[in-house]
Amino acid sequence: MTYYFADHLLLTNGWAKQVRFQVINGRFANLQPDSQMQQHDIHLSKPVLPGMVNLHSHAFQRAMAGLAEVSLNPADSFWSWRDLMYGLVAKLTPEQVYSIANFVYVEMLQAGYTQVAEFHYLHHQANGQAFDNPATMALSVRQAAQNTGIGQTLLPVLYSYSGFGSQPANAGQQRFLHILDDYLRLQEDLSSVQDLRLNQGICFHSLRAVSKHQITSCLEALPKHWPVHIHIAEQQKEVHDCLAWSQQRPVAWLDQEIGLSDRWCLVHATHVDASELEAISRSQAIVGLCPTTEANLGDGIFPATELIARGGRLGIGSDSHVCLSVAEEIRLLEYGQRLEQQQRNRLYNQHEPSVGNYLYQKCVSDGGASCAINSGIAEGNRADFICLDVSYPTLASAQPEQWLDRWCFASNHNPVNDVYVAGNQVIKDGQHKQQDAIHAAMSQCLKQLL
Ligand code: NGQ
Ligand code: ZN
Repeated sequence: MTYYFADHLLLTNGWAKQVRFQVINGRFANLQPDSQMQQHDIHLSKPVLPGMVNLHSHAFQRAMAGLAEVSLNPADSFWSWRDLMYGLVAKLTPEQVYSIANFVYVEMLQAGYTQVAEFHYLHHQANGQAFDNPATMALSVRQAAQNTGIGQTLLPVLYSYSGFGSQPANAGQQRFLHILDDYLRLQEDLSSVQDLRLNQGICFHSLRAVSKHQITSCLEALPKHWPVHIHIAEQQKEVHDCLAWSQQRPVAWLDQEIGLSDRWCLVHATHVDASELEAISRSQAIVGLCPTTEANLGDGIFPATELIARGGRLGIGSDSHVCLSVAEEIRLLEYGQRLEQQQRNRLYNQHEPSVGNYLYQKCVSDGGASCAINSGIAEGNRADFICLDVSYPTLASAQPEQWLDRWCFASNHNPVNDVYVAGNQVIKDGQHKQQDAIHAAMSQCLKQLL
């Protein structure tokens, strides 16, 4: 049985030295700090960290990332960006979605993400009809995960309406729509897969897109151990429309009408008041933050400092994929708090005063919970880990406790060198085995699309 030997390894409670471990059936086993290296051990001389969880992705949006940065209108907003995004949606084929997802999943692995929650709502043909196999598009993104080797929580999205109070969907949304029965059938069709790297969850696009009856029916009908994701309060308009419809703000509505719990991932809980923050932390629902996309779309700043003070949970996602860098997401999450409060070092706790260490470990563990997996380097957890190249002078001179702060706050290059998912090496020296073919297919796809 193969043993690995890591000179430095980040356990859930901090850095350990000279750690021997095994991978058995894709999971960490027999983790022994302060060991001696044995003759046939695989020596990991670069520091070993848990892989990061990317708790929110729309893979197809990678095709347009960076192409919506031209002012078309002085009132450009989230909503005008959405119109451009619907323009892309109108064109995509299952083959193109497969090529794009392969490409962005390789970028994720290179960035150090080993698990992605894919919030998948592009279900149907361009005319809005289901494909002969209604799971065709979902299988495109799942097969891209299998092909690239990233762990994936597939979140097929229920989307039926265009606004609060079951307003009819608009022309740009036809490829997203399900009635409840068809959605439940899709979930059933996708649920037979047996793979340590793949699981599944329940997903409502937003409170704009579903009815209360649909939410309660799905929670009733689908497995209770599946996570539940939703876009909740990204834009002020969404909060105002929800208030006009229900006299409640979105998070308050969800908590009072449905009931929050630790199964929920509230993506972009950007606009919350104090009582909503209290409900989120009490329930241990996970807040899904996508700092670079939220900045790109002009969403606003989530009060993460207050959530953490109340013992709440949060993780990061790359959402529209304007950025695939763990360091940049963590840095912007912290910097948003600093800019707003005009103070330094906002996101940490009394056991872990280093912002980089604190946020990295928190986003691994709470992000994992949002995917219903136990993440982090511990016995029994899936063996997802990355090896950092610390030969660069600023990292080489740092103590282990400083590596994450140096990386997250002051690296101008990506130090992620090797990446393993369920014990399989998927990135070696920064490269993926299928990278050339995947890049060629992406180039071909973009030529067709643009
Ligand atoms: C989405 N993206 O579904 O891709 C959304 C925009 C909407 C983000 N929320 C569309 N970042 O919320 O209606
Ligand atoms: Zn989203």
